[in-house]
Amino acid sequence: MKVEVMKNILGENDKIAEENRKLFKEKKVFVINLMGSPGSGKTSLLERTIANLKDKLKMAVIEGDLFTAKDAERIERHNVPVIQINTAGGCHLDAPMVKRAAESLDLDALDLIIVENVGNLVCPAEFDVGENIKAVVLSITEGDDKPLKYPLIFKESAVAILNKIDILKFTNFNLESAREDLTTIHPDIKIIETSCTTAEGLDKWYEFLLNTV
Ligand SMILES: Nc1nc2c(ncn2[C@@H]2O[C@H](COP(=O)(O)OP(=O)(O)O)[C@@H](O)[C@H]2O)c(=O)[nH]1
Ligand SMILES: [Mg+2]
Repeated sequence: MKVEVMKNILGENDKIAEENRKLFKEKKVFVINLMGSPGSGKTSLLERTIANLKDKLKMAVIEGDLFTAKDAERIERHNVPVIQINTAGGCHLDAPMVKRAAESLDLDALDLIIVENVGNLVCPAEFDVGENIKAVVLSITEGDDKPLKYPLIFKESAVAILNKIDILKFTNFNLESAREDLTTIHPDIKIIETSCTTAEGLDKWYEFLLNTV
């Protein structure tokens, strides 16, 4: 019976996710569901991206967090529209939450919405919010075993950002084996190595965005 309940919840979520997707398409807004562990660098990546691409892409951010508005406050400083969703302890965003947040945005004025999901390598990957693509940030401080341990999020993501490359030498993270595992899980995944601190590799992420949105 428990399985049946879960199926119903997912069924309802998927219905609203499709409605979101249809609306975003009508409004010609590209939506990225940005996922990854707490502390992997999702908000840092957003801050860098906004600062660099704000003149080329009209962007807004939807921030998902358990309780606070700390990330939304960081984004607000860059003068783009930002909506904070608090999940009140929930481990992921769902389609109805994103629908409500999108109602507060002027979709006609936007090219791109990036949704920063709740920090977690498991639940966010299971819930479609109506995005065009999912992207995952994996910090090299998390260990190179994470793709194989949490395969779904990497399978679902069009792009994997291997962040904090500036401190690679202080870790035992093996880039080659992480790349190999990622490609085994998802042969078409695009892998981009970045540092949000030094900006190394970020040009490849910007190029990906400009070619994809
Ligand atoms: N050394 C280093 N630190 C980073 C990098 N990206 C983010 N950080 C730091 O990692 C911490 C978590 O970053 P944050 O963007 O809040 O991660 P989020 O929880 O995924 O949104 C902060 O202290 C950032 O300054 C990076 O590329 N290199
Ligand atoms: Mg964050």
